[in-house]
Amino acid sequence: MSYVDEIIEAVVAKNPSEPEFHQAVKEVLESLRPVVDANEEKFRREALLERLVEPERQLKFRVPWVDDKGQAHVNTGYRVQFNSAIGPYKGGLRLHPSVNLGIIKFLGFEQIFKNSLTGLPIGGGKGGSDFDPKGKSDREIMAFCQSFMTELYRHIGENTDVPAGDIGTGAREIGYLYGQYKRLTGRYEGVLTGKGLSYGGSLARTEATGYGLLYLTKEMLKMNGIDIAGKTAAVSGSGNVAIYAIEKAQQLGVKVLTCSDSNGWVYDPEGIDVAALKEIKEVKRARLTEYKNYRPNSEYHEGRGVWSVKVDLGLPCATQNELLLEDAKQLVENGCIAVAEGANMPTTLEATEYLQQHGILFAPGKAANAGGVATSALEMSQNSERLSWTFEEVDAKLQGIMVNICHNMADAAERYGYAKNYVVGANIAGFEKVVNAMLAQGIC
Ligand code: NDP
Ligand code: 2IT
Repeated sequence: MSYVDEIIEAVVAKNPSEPEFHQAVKEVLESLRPVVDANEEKFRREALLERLVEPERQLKFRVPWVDDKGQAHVNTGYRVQFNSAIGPYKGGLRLHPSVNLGIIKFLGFEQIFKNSLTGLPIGGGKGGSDFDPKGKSDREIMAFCQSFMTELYRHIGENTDVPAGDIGTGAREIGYLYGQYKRLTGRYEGVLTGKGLSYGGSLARTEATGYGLLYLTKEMLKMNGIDIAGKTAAVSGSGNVAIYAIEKAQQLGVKVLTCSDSNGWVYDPEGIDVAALKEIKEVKRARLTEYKNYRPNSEYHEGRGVWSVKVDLGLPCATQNELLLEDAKQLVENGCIAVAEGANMPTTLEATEYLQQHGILFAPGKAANAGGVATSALEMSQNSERLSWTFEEVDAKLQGIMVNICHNMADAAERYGYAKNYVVGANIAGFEKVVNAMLAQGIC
């Protein structure tokens, strides 16, 4: 059996109840075959792949908190410190009832390669909790965040592990987490990113993931002789990534026809109204059913359906495994030309394969959504030098990083004989730097 197959089998056997982690490991290791085959003896001797798929450290802890009625609750907190070969652990905190260890591990594993692709010195980590922020008061959110940080603070630091936002964790949560870290340690340091602008946050971090997604999509199309202006797009999700993806898409002349939340989706033939979406989601924290009040010509549908709309570009920006094989078939049938993942692993393995086989340009999340964590690393730089850069400076750096990632993934794919297979290209390009650092640092 090949080394790659052995490791995939061992990961499944050792972590039987973690399907998302299996999926992420399979996707990456399958892509790495050409590199692993060329170095098999050395990698086996150094147990390189065994070390790559085993987190350096996994923390799991109790998070007790009290609601507004005086009732106590207990959630489970996680932080998986996956790989520190190229820098301190870096990655977001997800707050969603579906969170479990396998989901945090899949996200942490992806983060290793994504962070490497940014070209910045950040290792891979991820954390979160099965806490559901929906419907909670600000005081309840604060109680949860303070309790979560009361355990987490001892494991993180500006040079150790730097968490940030993800699903359910935005500026409000980062603020409460930061306040508690400061209280417990007495240290005012860049231990979290996505901070508010008044206490060390970076301009353009809020926009970075969505904007970065469009910068990469634009470049990928350009490399293939296609102009992004005048195209139509379907976006899923209506959170941080989706909102700023829609905003940048419109600035680039793309008409975005859809967005969604976990209850339903919106079709707006005139193009999504970003100001309305921001008010509904960022200010009111309400549901998408409200969108019709702002745009009477739009349609709201219960359930899923974003991928049934005829568009040129598919931009999944909600969550894992939200673009299925049947959706891929529909996109192809409707003449879609490119899919770029704003979310982490939103496309199933079968759907990805189908899209690629049918000539769709496919940018995997670890490349396409790397603008968020890249800008987090820029926030860390600004904190270290105790300076703040202008929006234009950060945005220009972000654009440069996304264009670089796009060319690096394309070049790596071509070098190994997989031209235009950006999944293979991104995985290999991300892996190369990490593996060099791991080999140089000995067995650790
Ligand atoms: P938000 O919490 O701001 O928004 C998440 C959106 O996805 C909401 O519209 C939410 O709907 C929807 N959603 C979440 N879970 C589900 C689910 N199980 N089924 C259907 N819809 C769901 O998160 P972000 O925008 O920050 O994150 C979106 C994706 O992007 C995630 O995969 C995240 O890991 C990834 N990402 C985020 C980055 C960032 O900087 N924030 C960086 C890189 C990747 P509802 O409100 O109904 O739950
Ligand atoms: O998935 C991701 O890259 C993020 N949620 C952002 C992580 C970060 O550290 O900014």
